[in-house]
Amino acid sequence: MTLLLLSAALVVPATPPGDWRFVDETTRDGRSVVAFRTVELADAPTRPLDPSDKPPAGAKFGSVGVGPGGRQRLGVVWHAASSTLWFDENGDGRFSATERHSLADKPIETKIAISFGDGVKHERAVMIRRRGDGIAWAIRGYTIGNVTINGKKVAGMLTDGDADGCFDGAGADRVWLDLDGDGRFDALTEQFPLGTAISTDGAAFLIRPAPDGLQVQVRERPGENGTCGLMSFASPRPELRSYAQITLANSANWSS
Ligand SMILES: [Ca+2]
Ligand SMILES: [Ca+2]
Repeated sequence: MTLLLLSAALVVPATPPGDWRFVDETTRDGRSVVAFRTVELADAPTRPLDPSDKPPAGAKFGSVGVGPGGRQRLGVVWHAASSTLWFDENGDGRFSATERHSLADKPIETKIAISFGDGVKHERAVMIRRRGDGIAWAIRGYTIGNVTINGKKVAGMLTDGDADGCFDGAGADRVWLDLDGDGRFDALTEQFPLGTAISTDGAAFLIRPAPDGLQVQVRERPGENGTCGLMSFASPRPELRSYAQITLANSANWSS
């Protein structure tokens, strides 16, 4: 207890910049690490289309939100009967010839530039696929690197759980930590929702990534004063605790 409180003020040194990198893939160790999110569709667009953009009668309208807070909104037009998909990938409010697609069983993939704040911008691939009568999107890729926990270098991975392309969403995005050092990320015991304290070797930690997932801070904190924790640090069964966390997170996000 005393040790925990003393250690509360310590900040574990941040991982050196550049240690984390983006990997433009949909899977890791054979497991899908992208989460598709349903596009909310309406009968009319929230802002009028350009008069020369004439969608098929009966088309639905929505948008894909990316970047911090999902504030970078890219317009979508979807007409299920003709498999017509328009996606305003450059965000200019128009739907040019190259932004008009036919969406069959296979997802379409197209590149967009996402602004992560502070002038940081990266090109990312957005994937759009059918979901029921509607459509869903995901941003491809994850980041990997190392963090220092209890003085030990631990491999980590960040995955985007809410399809905004950012890796810092509390309760939505995930951090994976190879706590047992076997070179793999165990889905049950080494995957955690961001914003929850992670307990290992008697100490609890919070993982704080930058929005683009390319810089990660680790902060140590005691369980008694934790404001974000979903778990009890006193639990003698960490494996059950992790499982409960994951179950809780799975019931509340869009990753299906
Ligand atoms: Ca996210
Ligand atoms: Ca492992």
